[in-house]
Amino acid sequence: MALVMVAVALPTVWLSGAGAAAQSQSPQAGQAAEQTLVWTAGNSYTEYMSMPTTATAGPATIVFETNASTGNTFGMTHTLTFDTSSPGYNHDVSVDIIASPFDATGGRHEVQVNLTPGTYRYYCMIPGHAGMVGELVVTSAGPTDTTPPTVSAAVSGDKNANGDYVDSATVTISATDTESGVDTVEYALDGGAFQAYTAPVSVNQVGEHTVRYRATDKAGNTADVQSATFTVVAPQPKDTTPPTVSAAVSGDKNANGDYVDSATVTISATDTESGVDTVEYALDGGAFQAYTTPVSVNQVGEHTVRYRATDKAGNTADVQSATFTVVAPQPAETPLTVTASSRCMGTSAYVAVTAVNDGDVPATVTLTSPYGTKTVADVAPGKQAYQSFNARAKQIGAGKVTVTGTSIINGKNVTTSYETAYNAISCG
Ligand SMILES: [Cu+2]
Repeated sequence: MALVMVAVALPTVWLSGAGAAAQSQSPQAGQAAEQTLVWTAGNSYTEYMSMPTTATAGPATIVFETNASTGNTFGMTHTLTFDTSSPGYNHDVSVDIIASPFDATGGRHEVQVNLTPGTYRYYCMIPGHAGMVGELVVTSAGPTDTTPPTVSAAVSGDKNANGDYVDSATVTISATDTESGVDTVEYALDGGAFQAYTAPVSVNQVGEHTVRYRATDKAGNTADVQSATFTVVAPQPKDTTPPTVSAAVSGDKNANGDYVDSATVTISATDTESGVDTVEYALDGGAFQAYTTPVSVNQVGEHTVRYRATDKAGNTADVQSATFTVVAPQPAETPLTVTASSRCMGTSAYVAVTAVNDGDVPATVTLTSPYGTKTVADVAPGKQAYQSFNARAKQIGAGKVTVTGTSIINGKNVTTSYETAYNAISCG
């Protein structure tokens, strides 16, 4: 696991030679680095024995040594001379050291210089030593790092609905510094002392916590202290109870309890612990599928909806089912309650016919018996049409009356016929 992300460091190197007070600039803490450049010469008059090829701009100590320790056993004299006239080279440093194993300093000489970016040419100016020549390439020092590292903290763990961490939280601190690089990362938990951060910090004590954190780069810049606050709560008891699920069927029912035209199935599920994760249903032996909105069923026939729900802890309720029947809508009718009876008035037999308008709108009712017909217009809802037909006989046999009712339903004339029997009767 990545603990601290440290970007590629570009260290700032300030070059400073000992005793070079006149030329060196005051280095900043953590940035000073000695730069000593050493040339040696031996018995050869065609090449230096060793020499630097690159250096960094700024103060430098130049050492030129030629004696027995550098291979000069002939007592030869050499110089280290910086070229101050050839085009294409830096001419801003004056070095012209003449050295011999027998001179006052034993052939070892030091000078302090301040190098600037570019290329210096040097050579030995002793006649016949023209082969002793070379170039020193100086590159600029990086900018001074005065920017502290960027630091951030991430808190991770299982959160509950309130955003609190259940059981424990882990704090991971990241620091980057694009200049000198990150040196140290520190943290302090709940008012404790700062300590080195080396690995993600796990906090499992229940309560609110504050982690303060900071980082320091290799140039000594320390970021402002930041903090992250979070709460750890005790784990809840494990949810082992499946959701409670129910289904409600709704729609227009007829007298048999069947749904006319269509039925709508609404499924409800609750889970008081981990909460409901999924609700599924299957219609008439089909496969289970996700339930998202009430399901409308309009195919005529008997239907069974099976349903179940699963909570976030993975507990699935037993499959339950609801069965219902959808029937086709009945054709429109003019509803009448029709009665017929035979009776005597003196020695005459009569057939009495009554039709009550059971509908919601007025109806025109025609009463027909073997002894006559009577039409009554605009029989209001709840009112009746009545006629007693004189058979003009002492006795009549059993028979039937026919009643038709006509009303306007949904803009159309709807006529419905009824037949009702009456008994035989003998009068006088
Ligand atoms: Cu030489």
